[in-house]
Amino acid sequence: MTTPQRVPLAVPLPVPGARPFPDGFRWGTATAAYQIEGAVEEDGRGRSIWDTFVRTPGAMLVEGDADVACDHYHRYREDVALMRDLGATTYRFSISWPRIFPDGTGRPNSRGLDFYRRLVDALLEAGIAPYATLYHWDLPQTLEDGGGWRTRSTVDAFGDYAGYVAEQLGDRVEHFFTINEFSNIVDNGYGTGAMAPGLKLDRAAVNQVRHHVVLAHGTALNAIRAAHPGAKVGLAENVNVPVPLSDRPEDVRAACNALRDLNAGYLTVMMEGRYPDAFLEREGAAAPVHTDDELAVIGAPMDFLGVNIYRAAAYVRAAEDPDGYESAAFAGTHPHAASWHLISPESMYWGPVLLNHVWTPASIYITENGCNSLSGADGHPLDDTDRVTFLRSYLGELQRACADGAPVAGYFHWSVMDNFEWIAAYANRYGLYHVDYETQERTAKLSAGYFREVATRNAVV
Ligand code: GCO
Repeated sequence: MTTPQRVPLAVPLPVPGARPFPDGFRWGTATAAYQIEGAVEEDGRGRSIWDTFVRTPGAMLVEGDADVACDHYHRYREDVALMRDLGATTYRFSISWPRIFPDGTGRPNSRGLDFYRRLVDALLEAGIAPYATLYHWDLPQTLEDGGGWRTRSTVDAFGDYAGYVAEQLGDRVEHFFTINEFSNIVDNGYGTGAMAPGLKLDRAAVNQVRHHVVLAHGTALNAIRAAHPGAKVGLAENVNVPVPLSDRPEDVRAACNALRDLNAGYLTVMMEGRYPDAFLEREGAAAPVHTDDELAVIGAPMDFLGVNIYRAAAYVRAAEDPDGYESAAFAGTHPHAASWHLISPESMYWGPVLLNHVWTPASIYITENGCNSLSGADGHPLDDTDRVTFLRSYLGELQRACADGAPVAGYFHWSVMDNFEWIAAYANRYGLYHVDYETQERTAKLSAGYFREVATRNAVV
């Protein structure tokens, strides 16, 4: 028998931790109420537009509902322990509006609020800072029946709800996100109809919905500050990130132009308090009806910016006009995870860097990033090598953005565990933990171990 010999190395091995994140950087995961909680009829919860949508014939791409989902409503303690095992120091979750106000307005339901008190207490006990999102798509059905985001009254109802939650949870929660992913709510909910409430309105009506949703953000921000002056408030937007095709200053400049333009009706108006002229011209008679007072509310300064970054929106380069940009089409062979999810790790560098160039936010959080991995297909449900490589490349780019001065304060991975993926139901799996939906057993995947290494070393490994 021969004894294995240690291979002599001429060059030293890499040093883990050589690519550090800033001191105090926060590591966590993100979820949304409807995607994990289940218990849809418990403790006085009202119905939301998603309860309706999942039961609408032909609405879902893959049949399924979230009546049980991950049963997190009952298993939250176990789930907080999973987060602690990941080395997480923070957690972003959403509050279900119809648990707090079953009909959207009126009398609050204290049993609904108690659930979030218990959850937050468990997080704090585990040393995990709670970041609460007030709206992750579950509009109370009663409000939709009265016109939903088409009406100004829903904006006011959202402000009242946000202020009430901040007042009630302000002793335990410091950080609030108003609204998650504006364009999904507006363009998919009311434009293409692909998501709840599944309407296909004309362009002018969609623009008015858009205006109401950005106005709801500012209204909620002011209400939260009034109810809880110590609160820190921002939003969580799936910002369209343009990636310059080279580092040449003229291409980067073009990418800055593209950032403002590609987000004109959303982040740009919320950061600048006015709709860009190019947007108003483009929309013409269909442009949203608005007032200067509303723009002042929409543009209220935030304490931080939350951005969900999964992919580049476009690859761009300089145009002849120095205020413009040119986009290149994605190649048909561009690698992807889920069909919409073109893999583009450099978006995690250019997102924060361009946001910093254009708007200099006080701080930025990556409020979502992750990928679908169907590691179960070959009988190894826990070997999600694609998610590990995804994380390693995206986090490498994020570290580079921090090193180049982008003020990124934390990263929330989507998601802690597999969950209800909207119209795809349970067909996609985004978790660091695998969920067996028959038994509700959670099991760590390879990526959970990788995440733990990164979080505990505060460095790319
Ligand atoms: C979002 C999210 C999540 C999704 C995730 C994966 O804010 O977009 O919708 O709810 O599950 O993005 O698609």
